[in-house]
Amino acid sequence: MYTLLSGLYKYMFQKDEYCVLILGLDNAGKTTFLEQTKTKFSKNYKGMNLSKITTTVGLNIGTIDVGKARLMFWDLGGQEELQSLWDKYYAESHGVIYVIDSTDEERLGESKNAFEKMISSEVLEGVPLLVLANKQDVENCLSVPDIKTAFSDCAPKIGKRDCLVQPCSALSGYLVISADYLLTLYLVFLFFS
Ligand SMILES: Nc1nc2c(ncn2[C@@H]2O[C@H](COP(=O)(O)OP(=O)(O)OP(=O)(O)O)[C@@H](O)[C@H]2O)c(=O)[nH]1
Ligand SMILES: [Mg+2]
Repeated sequence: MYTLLSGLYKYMFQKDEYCVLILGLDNAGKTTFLEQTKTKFSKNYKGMNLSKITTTVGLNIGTIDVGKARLMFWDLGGQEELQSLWDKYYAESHGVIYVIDSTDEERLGESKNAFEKMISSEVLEGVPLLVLANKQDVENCLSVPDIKTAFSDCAPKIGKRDCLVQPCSALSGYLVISADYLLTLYLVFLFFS
């Protein structure tokens, strides 16, 4: 009887937890994106002042509930010396969000290299990827097709895993609603399919 009741309780109230890594070069907007996402999805969360966000040394963790799923985001620092720590988190992750600064054409190659290294990890094989072309609020930034072209030689390494490239502006909120909405649908769809 106890087993039955506890099973029922778990079915009704316990959420399935998933870990989603947020990766990308420093200054890409990962922490800003995490803050916007937490503000939009957590009822009682009073978001921090986005202009006060400083570079991440270590990681930030944020949790949101979406239906029966609890998504735990791990936002890792993107500075070059911190990138070597990313792979310590791969084994735990169910999805990766890779954030690109669409205004920084100069560092696009560097971002592509970091992305390519990340997707080359066997541990992440089959793990779905969401690539965010961030800072779309800035005039003359790179578009999603520009970024897809610059990253095109990563296609063989992406292989059969799901990969969606989505425009977004973490800072202004422009397109963040749709980005979050799609992200949620995307992750939930993937996790429950
Ligand atoms: N214009 C614009 N600026 C943004 C956007 N998102 C982030 N920024 C700015 O980009 C800078 C870096 O943002 P962070 O969120 O700290 O970047 P990060 O990827 O977490 O950087 P690290 O922690 O160093 O890895 C900050 O000055 C943000 O205000 C955006 O969508 N548009
Ligand atoms: Mg950060």
